[in-house]
Order: sequence, then structure tokens, then C-alpha cells
Amino acid sequence: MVITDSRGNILAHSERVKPGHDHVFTLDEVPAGNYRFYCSNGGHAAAGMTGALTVT
Ligand SMILES: [Cu+2]
Repeated sequence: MVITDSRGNILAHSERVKPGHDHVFTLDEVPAGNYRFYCSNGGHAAAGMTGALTVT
């Protein structure tokens, strides 16, 4: 999973997560705002493995 800011800059990148597994990673000092997260595995983001992250 990759998290980017509104300009597309990568803020964090998890290790590869196998199907059926999960992974936790921590972001420190993230300013309030809207971010995007997506799967960086080829073609997966285009297939819908994306989401929005809002920091308040
Ligand atoms: Cu994926």
C-alpha cells in the first residue's frame, strides 16, 4: 500500500501484503488533509484497489 499527498508525493509505502493478510504501518506527523492510498502492485489501483485517507 502506498499513501500519497494531493500532489502525488509518496508519504509511506508498506511492504508487500499477501492476499488474506494484513499489515500495519505508522505515519508520524502527517498534516491534516486529504490523502490517497492505493495498491502499487501492477494494475491493481486501476482495478479499484484505492481509497481516500482524511487526516483531521
Ligand atoms: Cu493489489
